[in-house]
Amino acid sequence: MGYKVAVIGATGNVGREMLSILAERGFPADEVVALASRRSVGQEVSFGDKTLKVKALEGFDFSDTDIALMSAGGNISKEYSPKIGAQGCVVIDNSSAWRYDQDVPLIVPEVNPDAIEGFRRKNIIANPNCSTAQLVVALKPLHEAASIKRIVVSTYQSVSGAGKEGMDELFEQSRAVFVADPVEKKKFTKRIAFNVIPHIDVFMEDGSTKEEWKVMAETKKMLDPKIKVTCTAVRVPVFIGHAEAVNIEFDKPITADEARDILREAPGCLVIDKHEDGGYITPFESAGEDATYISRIREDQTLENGLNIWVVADNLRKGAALNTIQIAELLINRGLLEKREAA
Ligand code: A2P
Ligand code: 11C
Repeated sequence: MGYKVAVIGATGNVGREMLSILAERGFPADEVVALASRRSVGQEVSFGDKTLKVKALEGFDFSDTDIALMSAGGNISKEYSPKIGAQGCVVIDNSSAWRYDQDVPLIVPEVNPDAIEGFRRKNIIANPNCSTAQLVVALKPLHEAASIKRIVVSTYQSVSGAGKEGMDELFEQSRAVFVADPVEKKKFTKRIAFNVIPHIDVFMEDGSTKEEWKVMAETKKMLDPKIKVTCTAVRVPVFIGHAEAVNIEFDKPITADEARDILREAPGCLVIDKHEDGGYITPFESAGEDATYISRIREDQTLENGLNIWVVADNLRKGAALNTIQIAELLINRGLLEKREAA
């Protein structure tokens, strides 16, 4: 007997990706339910070669649902996750609502799988921000080889990170530029078509943005609180795929060749690093793929024990939907998820 799985936010960018990954991976589900707001009730969403009719989250009874994969934003998660968890259904949440709660494990299975054991305190497990997920997949094996003291991260984040409205805005503005229509801004604070914007999420008191703060706080929670992290997060006119230029300072020497060999063997990582035209990965090529790609591995001659790397992944997959489903698989593989009977 398989599990009963609910996908909350099933009409959104990440929710749709969750449904396709559940089908692709043959997740052991007997029943998959697609939930969204009342506005979407009756709308059809794809689940492999089938379609599911969307139901309303509001009023849904979770008492015989085993896992809820949630990507409907922080406010919905704050309101619903505790209620769903209290009904005995494990919530794996993609929003930032629970990530920094010490009673909620924040998990990337390749990085800190053992931390999952703490999920029973609230029946909630958090999935990291997309920029952090791919970053820690690449950093973990290097940190095991030589302790990382400090990282400087510059992100190049696609518009799909801002949801389906973000993708629509890039498309609409690009079209408007080509036909000389007025360019309208809705979601982004400046024009995104043919531009880059050094601002993702709200501003914090110290002048950082919340996105930059998240990369710092989540890296510390999952990898090591001793690592110093500084980040500049930038939105770029790319539909899918986040890229990151990462400068790493270690406590002892590690050569580019050693780093390349370590990353080649590391779970979830794929090294594409030829010193020739096109011998590296770009976000466009990462779309639809599961791997975290690492390219441009080189020593930083200006720093003792320093390396530069370029990290790229599909933000909707490893950064969100895929990692959420890998967390569910981790629960199952460790025997932590018992199939529930109908109440
Ligand atoms: P809906 O399409 O019904 O608004 P994205 O991040 O791509 O914009 O997607 C957000 C997801 O969160 C959508 O599936 C959206 O559903 C869902 N959502 C938004 N508000 C609610 C709500 N009040 N209850 C349930 N799901 C919601
Ligand atoms: C972006 N990283 O690209 C954001 C999206 O905390 O889960 C994900 C926000 C989050 O806009």
